[in-house]
Amino acid sequence: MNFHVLTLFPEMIEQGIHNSITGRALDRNLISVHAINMRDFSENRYGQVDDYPYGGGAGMVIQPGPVYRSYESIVKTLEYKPRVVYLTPQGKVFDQSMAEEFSKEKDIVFLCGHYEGIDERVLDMIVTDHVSIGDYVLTGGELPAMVMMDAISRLVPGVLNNDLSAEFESFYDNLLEYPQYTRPAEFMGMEVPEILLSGNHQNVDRWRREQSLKRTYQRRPDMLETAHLSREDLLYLESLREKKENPD
Ligand code: 6GU
Repeated sequence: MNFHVLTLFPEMIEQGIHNSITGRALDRNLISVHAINMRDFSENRYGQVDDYPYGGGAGMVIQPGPVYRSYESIVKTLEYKPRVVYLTPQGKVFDQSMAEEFSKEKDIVFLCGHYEGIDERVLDMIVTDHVSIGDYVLTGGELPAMVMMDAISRLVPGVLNNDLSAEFESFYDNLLEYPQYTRPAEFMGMEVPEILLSGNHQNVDRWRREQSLKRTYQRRPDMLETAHLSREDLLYLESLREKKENPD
């Protein structure tokens, strides 16, 4: 998986990605990240890449030339036209299914805007996907690009230690994760649930499933609509609803 990031703040990308699991994936050549400074493609002698908006108004707009030329510098090294993701609060909201879809690509270009945005003409020419990471406004697209690269990288085969862990955790069957515990067995008077110390794997699995169901019911009930639930799961959820209506 090769990520190409068009940005005015390449250090932000470089420093952010060279850590933890994505840092190790880079070292092992499972992913690559190329941050391209669009300022290097300015034709202005001061390296300027923005200008006042036509029609007036606050802020500055990134000019089409530097964006197009930096994009072309990537495409000429590839033998095809990669997907180009423009990070914008006006885009489709990123989620796990989108991460899975993007993880099948060989190259992804992220275009990071700043200020009041980018000249619409170059967006019309090169952008294939408009993506937001949620309903709030950030100062630029770098953090959203890093969020997407992190979520996509961990789906690339070999990036996680355990190939199964990407599959089995939160969102896999649309339930939240069960709680985890490690040593010590007693911490400040609080004990680890006894069932986890029992060694009975069948009971542990059922307990974890019920914890996932309970958490999802309490914290993200909307996710139960699309969850994959067994008859046993549905009976357990019914018992939670009864308990809520009828405590004791
Ligand atoms: Cl992708 N960009 C910016 N600037 N703000 C955002 C966003 C993206 N997603 C949520 N807020």
